[in-house]
Amino acid sequence: MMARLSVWRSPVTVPLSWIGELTTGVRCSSSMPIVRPAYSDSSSIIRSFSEIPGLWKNGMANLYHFWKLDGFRNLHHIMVQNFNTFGPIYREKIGHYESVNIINPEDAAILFKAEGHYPKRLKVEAWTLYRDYRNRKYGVLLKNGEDWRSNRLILNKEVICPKVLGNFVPLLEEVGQDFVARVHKKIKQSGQNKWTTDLSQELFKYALESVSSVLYGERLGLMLDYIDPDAQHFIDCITLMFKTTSPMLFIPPALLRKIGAKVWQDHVEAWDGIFHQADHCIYNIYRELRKESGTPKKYPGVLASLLMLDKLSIEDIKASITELMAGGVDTTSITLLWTLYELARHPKLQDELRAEVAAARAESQGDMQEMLKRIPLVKGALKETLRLHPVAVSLQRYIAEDIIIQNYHIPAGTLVQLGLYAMGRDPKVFSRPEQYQPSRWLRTETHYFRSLGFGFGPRQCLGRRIAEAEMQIFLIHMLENFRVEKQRHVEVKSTFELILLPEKPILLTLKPLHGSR
Ligand code: HCD
Repeated sequence: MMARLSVWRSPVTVPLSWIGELTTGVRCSSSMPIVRPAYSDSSSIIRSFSEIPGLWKNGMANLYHFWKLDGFRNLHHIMVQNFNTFGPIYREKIGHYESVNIINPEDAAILFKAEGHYPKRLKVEAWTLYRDYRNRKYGVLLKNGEDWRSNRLILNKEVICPKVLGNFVPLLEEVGQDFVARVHKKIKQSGQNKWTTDLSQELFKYALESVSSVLYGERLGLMLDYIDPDAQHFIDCITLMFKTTSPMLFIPPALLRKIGAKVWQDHVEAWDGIFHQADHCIYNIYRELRKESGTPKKYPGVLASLLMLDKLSIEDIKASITELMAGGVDTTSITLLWTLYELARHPKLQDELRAEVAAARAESQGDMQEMLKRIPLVKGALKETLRLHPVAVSLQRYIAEDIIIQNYHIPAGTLVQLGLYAMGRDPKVFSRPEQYQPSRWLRTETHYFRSLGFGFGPRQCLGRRIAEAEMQIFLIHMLENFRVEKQRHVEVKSTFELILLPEKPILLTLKPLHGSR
């Protein structure tokens, strides 16, 4: 038993270059250790699943308690509290939502090693029920099993493979330049040589413009003064869609639908708005593609590439493109807003980043793709933002095999969640976690299973490369043009609306670096 245990507890090395790995069988076999208590050493007794601490016996009572604590908006704080109360592993059942929760990077390694060939995260029933209700196909976000795998492999090549990144950069650079020009214009209009505002609406538009230009190879024109009302409606629908999802994590949406609950109705309306706009964009590209003959001269965007590749059905392509478009707005824009907020709070750091960008610009003669290789501190800043302000409060998998974590046996099929928000703020995992220190990502200290803002492995965020390039290019342009400042020292907390958001508006002031234009 001792020998077996040491095998389980030894550090797991999982290759990070996973893209090609999908086809190779690197996952270990499911020969699982026999679970019986070992009495040779009391510290290594393997305890049973039912001995895991936590509140998991009465889902309904826990749901009531959770609701009393305003848990629908405080999930992240409640998780931190639970780890404080129960230790590094706890079991929980809220309503019909059952999980085992972990916080340590070493345990995360065990979890992801057991994700199996077809990694499966929590099923967001509200999202699948909407698609069933409206007779729409699932995209790669909601698919599972072989259907997921075959779609994901094809999408990887067009969306996340380093080779295609070069195609995205010039498109994203153009949007970045337009954003800067828009801010300069706003500063001029103000007549005060500065612009103080809640940037979130502007950032939503930047993010939608960016992801659309990559997906469709075309601009929507959202950096202009008068924007398409349908695009604005799309943005509003995404926020509403996320907000209405969170209660339905705990209360079955099928039940809410049966009783005609308002959250379900709002949710349907939100997705209808999202699909309406995405269908419109997709149809335009599809029509243009049928008119044109021969191969296009310039990169035509992800959608057209997928259509020409002809490996996925049109319905499958539409479903995944819609998910990418909807997933690419609030996620990146909020991460950028948090980053600007942190830079405003740390003026010296802001200058350091600016210096790094200036040096990178000089060394690469303005070639953006070259520049992106020379900005480690800017990349560290984005990692640091996602550590303190992750988009996703947790990462989860239904494990494909039995595992042992913190000496507890967890059977295959269990939903195991890594508390990403809690991990990012745990002093046992990050030294001085409360401090925003991008340089911690440069140092040689271990980053083992610590940078998980986009998830892990073959099921990680498909939009990751687009998001990263989009955010890096944004920061480059902003740092080169403006100083970011903030009003007073007010600490802004997060609120949970399926993704984590700032609980209140963040007011920032942008000042031009080089006189007025
Ligand atoms: C929310 O307890 C909290 O990239 C739940 C567990 C959970 C499951 C799935 C996660 C979700 C959380 C947060 C938002 C995520 C989602 C999977 C994909 C989604 C992380 C952590 C997101 C934002 C893409 C959304 C795309 C959609 C709009 C089509």
